Amino acid sequence: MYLEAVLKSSSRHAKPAGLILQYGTAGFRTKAEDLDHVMYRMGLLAVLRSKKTQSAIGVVVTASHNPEEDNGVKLVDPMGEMLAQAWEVYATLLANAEEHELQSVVTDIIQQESINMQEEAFVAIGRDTRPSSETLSQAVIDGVTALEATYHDHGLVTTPQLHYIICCRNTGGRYGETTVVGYYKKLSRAFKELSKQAHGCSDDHKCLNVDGANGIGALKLREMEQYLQSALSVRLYNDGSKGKLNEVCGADYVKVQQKPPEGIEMEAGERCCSFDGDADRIVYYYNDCAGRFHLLDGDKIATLISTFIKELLVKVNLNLQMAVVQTAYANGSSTRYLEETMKVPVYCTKTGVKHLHHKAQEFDIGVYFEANGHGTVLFSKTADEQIRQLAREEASDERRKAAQMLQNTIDLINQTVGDAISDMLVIEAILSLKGLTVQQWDAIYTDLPNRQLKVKVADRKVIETTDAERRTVKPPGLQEKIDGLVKKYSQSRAFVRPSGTEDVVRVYAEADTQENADALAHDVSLAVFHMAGGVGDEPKPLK
Ligand code: NG1
Ligand code: ZN
Repeated sequence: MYLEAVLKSSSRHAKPAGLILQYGTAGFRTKAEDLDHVMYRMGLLAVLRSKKTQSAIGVVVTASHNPEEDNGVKLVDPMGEMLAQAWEVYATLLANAEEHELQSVVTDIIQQESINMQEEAFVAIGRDTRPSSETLSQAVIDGVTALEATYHDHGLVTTPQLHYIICCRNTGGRYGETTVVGYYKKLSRAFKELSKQAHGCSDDHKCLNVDGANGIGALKLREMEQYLQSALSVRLYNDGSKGKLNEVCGADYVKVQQKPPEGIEMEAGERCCSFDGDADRIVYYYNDCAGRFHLLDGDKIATLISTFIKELLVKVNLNLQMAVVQTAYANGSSTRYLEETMKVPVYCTKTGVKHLHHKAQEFDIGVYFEANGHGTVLFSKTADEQIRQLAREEASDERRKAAQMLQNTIDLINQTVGDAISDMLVIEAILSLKGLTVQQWDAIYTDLPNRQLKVKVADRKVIETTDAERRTVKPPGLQEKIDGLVKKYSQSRAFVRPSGTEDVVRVYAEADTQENADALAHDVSLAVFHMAGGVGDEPKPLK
């Protein structure tokens, strides 16, 4: 019976015959006009996942940092994490089933997962500010209602807000109040408590320039301001009132182009940050007196946060193991600084937050950040309990105070996923507590010059990688070629991998000087172009 309704509604969300999509690094992502059927089917999948896990499941309609014309969808698992990898396979099968195959794909999932269709199901839905997002989220709702499940449409929310909401709902409110207002209240309270412990905070520390990428983050930060009151003052640029989403602005633009976004006014030495299109990433930057641009990316953020936590851990004297998790894109200097100076163990995983998140869960405190600014800190149950207990106890003043700071940090950080707003508040609190200017933070270590490029090839899957994507195993000979090129430069490193979100091969290179990093990146791009079936014009040298 339910299958009849599924098929009937599906005819209103028909799949363009022959269209094949993959559940990539962060869900499905492509041109918005190709996604209606995917949304409907992800509504179905969310219901099945909800029945299977007997928990609320989230669906976010967003294409993050992609151009405004694109869209995408991510599913959120019970604790606010990304969808379990085993289910990504079902997602891909569902999205690609032709209309006449839909019934059997749905039935197969139900059978393979032994799903009891009598179970209740609940789906929470949210979306970003793209013009296509409202209609697409309606397609998700149609999928949910076709399977007779209940849902709540949270409308416009940042991706991390929906992750937070799912976690709250499935923990019976233990993680926080299950609303966006609950999110504002929890974070702003923790931020105020934490910042209170800063002494002699200068006005300098108070104002921050924020580039909202013309997206949802700008809207939500504006909403949050009333809860933060005077604890933080921000000047918001690219708030969506004029420009286009992610166009010459936003965290991805700033990180990849290594320059400030358009539409922001920055005086020398002023702290600035950029969110991405769904506000799950953040990068910081400033111009020095000579007008030179300096980027503080996810690696600098991971270093700042882990140093802060490590210093507090020494004070509380609890036996808690902290580690930092990065990807191959982490700047070599950051890894070195963390391992050699900070004596913090560092692990490297494949690109994509789900990989970092899982690795970080292995420690009492796992700090993870992608270089592009997506990251957070995970505290294990043991760490959480020990810290909260000590914060209440009659320990020495210093121990208790450090425990209280850690407790506020736990409450301020969005442990479900990287969150631009939450990360921004953590960073602002740390800078003010440590009395650090953005320049002083930047000076903790010096980044190795680096360059990221993209190469178009006919089929990016011809490239296969190993060793957390740091080496290629296919096509034959490519790795040897890259090794030879890397040897030409000093302090150099390079790797290539197929993107999971765009139809390109990504190239990364770092070296002792910017010229060398650029030259190496170009050399490697040429190797990819010639050995992995490049299309269009041969990559040109960087100017
Ligand atoms: P791909 O396209 O697989 O490189 C990009 C980012 C990831 C991650 C995802 C999801 C880089 C090099 N890659 O993945 O880190 O954030 O998008 O948004 O920044
Ligand atoms: Zn994003």
